[in-house]
Amino acid sequence: MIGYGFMGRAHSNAFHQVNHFFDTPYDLARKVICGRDPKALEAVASQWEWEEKATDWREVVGRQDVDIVDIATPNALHAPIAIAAAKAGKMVWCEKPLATSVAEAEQMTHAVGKVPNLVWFNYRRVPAVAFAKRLITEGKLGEIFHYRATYMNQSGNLGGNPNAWRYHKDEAGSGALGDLFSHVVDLALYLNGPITELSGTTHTFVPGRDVDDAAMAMVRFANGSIGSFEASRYGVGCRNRNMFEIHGSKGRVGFNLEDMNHLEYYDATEPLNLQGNRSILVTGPDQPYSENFWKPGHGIGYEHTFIAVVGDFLNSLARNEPFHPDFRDGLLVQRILDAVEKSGQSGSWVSIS
Ligand code: NAI
Ligand code: SOE
Repeated sequence: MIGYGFMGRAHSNAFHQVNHFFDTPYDLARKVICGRDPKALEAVASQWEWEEKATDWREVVGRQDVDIVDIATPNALHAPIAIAAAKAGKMVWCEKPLATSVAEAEQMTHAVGKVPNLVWFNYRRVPAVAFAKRLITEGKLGEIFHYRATYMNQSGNLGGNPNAWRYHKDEAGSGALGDLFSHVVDLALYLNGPITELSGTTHTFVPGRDVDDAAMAMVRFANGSIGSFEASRYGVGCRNRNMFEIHGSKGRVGFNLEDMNHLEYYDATEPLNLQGNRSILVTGPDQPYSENFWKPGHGIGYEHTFIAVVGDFLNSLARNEPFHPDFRDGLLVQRILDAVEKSGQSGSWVSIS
C-alpha cells in the first residue's frame, strides 16, 4: 500500500477485518507499506501490523512477492503508481478520483487491461445505497423522472491547512470536483445509468486558490430522466453530507450519508391516503450485506464500506467474475468531471460520448 494517511488507515482496517465478515478463499498479507516520512511510517506500520516499510514506491510496486498494489496517496500520484504497478502485472486498487485528467485515466485503464482492478468508490457498498439499487432494479420506483444529489462538507470554511495537498492543483488535479463531486457522479451512474449531456460549472471562494471549492451541474440521463449535482467544501452545517434523492413514477428514495443506516422510501402505488415517506433501517434481514455484518437493528459505520469493497473484490476474483467499480468506471466518472470543467469554461451544454 502506498500512503499511510486517512485512507491508509481505512484500507489497513479493511485488510485486517475482511475475513471476519466475508467468507473469502484468500488471506491478505500486509506485506509492505510505503510513505515518505520514516517516523510516521513506523508508527502506522506497527499499529496496523504491516510486515515491511518503504519510502520509495518505485522500489516496491514491481516486487515478485507483491500481488496487489493499493494506492492511497494524493490524486496526482495515482497515475504514475498505477501504470508502473500495472506494467509489473500487479492487480491495482486505486483511491478516487481515479486520476487528475481523462488522458491519465485512459492511460491507467489501458495499462491495467484485463487484470482485475478496483477504484475505491466505497459508497456503492453502504447497505442503504445498495438497497436503493435493488429497489430501482426491481422496478419499485418505476420510470425515473428526477435524480438530485449533493455532497457537502464545511472543510473549506473551517480554514484548516491551506497548504494541504487537497488545495493545490499540482497534487490534487482539482478541488471539490475530484474530491466530492466524483462520489456524486459514481453513485448517479451506478443508480441511474449513463449521462448523455450536462451543463456545469465550478467556483472558487478563496482568491488566488488554483482549485475549485464547489462544483454544480444539470444533467440529462440516457433513461430520459434529468438531474442536478452539487458538491462543495463550503456547505456550512454539513460534516459529510453525501445525499441523493430519486423521484420515479412509482415512488421515491432518499439517502443521506450522515444517517447512513437509513433509506427513505415512498411507495406511490399505495392508496393515496396511506402514502408517506418511511425511513427504513437497512440492517437486515433480507437486505444488502445483512448476512455479513451484525444482527438486524445494529448499524454499521464508514469503515464497513471499505471492508465490503475488499470482500466483494476477493469473492469476484475467486469466481472469476467482473468487479465494479473498476478503472473503466473510474474513467467514466473522469469524463463527467472533465465535461463539467469544459461546460463551465464555454458556458454551454456538453455531450458525453
Ligand atoms: P492523506 O493526506 O491523509 O494521506 C496521503 C498519504 O500519501 C500520506 O501518508 C503521504 O505520506 C502519502 N504520500 C504522499 N506522497 C507520497 C509519495 N511520493 N510516496 C509515498 N507516499 C506518499 O490523504 P487521504 O485523505 O488518505 O487521501 C488519499 C486518497 O484517498 C486521495 O486520492 C483521496 O481522494 C482519497 N480519499 C478517499 C476517501 C473515500 O471515502 N473513498 C476518503 C478520503 C480520501
Ligand atoms: C473529503 O474531506 C473527504 O475525505 C473525501 O476525500 C472523501 O472522498 C470522502 O469520502 C470524505 O470526505
